[in-house]
Amino acid sequence: MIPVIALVGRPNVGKSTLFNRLTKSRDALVADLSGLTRDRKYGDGTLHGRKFVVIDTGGLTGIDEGIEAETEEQSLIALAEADLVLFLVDSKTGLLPPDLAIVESLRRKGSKFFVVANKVDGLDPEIAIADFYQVGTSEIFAISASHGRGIKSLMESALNLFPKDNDDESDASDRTKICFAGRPNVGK
Ligand SMILES: Nc1nc2c(ncn2[C@@H]2O[C@H](COP(=O)(O)OP(=O)(O)OP(=O)(O)O)[C@@H](O)[C@H]2O)c(=O)[nH]1
Ligand SMILES: [Mg+2]
Repeated sequence: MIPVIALVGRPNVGKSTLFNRLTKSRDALVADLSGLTRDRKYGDGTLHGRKFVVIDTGGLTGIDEGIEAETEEQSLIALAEADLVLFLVDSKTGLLPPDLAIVESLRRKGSKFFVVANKVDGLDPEIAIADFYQVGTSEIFAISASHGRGIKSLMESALNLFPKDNDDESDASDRTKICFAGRPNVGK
C-alpha cells in the first residue's frame, strides 16, 4: 500500500503549485486565477525513498450548481480515495468562512487531515499561521509551495503516519504474479 494524499482547499490557495512541487513536475496548471483546476489529477512523489500518490483537486467553493458543483464532486471522489488530506489555506488572506466550511465537511466525513498554511514567504510564519488555530487543530504546517519552504518537514510528518514497510518495493503484494498453467508434462 502506497499512501494516497489529496490536496484540498479553496480556489487559488496553491494546491496545484504544491502538487507540482511534490511530483517534481509541471503537470498541473498554475495561475493567479480562481477555479483553474476543475478535475482530479494524480501524480507520484517520493521522499527519502518512500513513495506516495498525490491528488490535486479543484477548489471547494460550496456552490452547489454548474461547473463549481461538478468540480466539487471531483474533489469529493479524491477525498474518498485519500489516506490523508492536506487542507491548504492561504496565509496572505487569512482564514475565511469557506475555509471553515471545508473543515466542517472534512470532520463530518471523518477524513484525516493536516492544516497547511501556504504562501508564508515574505511573512513571519508564526504570525502568518496564528489565525488558523481557530480551526481547532494543535499543529499547523507553514509552507511556501512556490519557494519550496517547509515541504520536507510537512511530508515527513505525513508519511510518518503510515507504516514504513508498506511501500517497500519488495512487498510481495506489489509484485506481479504469474501463474503457469497447462497439461501435465508440457514443460511448465
Ligand atoms: N506568494 C506565493 N504565491 C503562491 C504560492 N503557492 C502558490 N502561489 C500562487 O497562488 C496562485 C494560485 O496557485 P495555484 O497553485 O494555481 O492554486 P490552486 O489552489 O491550485 O487554485 P485552483 O486550481 O483555482 O483551485 C498562483 O499565482 C501561484 O503562483 C506560495 O507559496 N507563495
Ligand atoms: Mg489548481
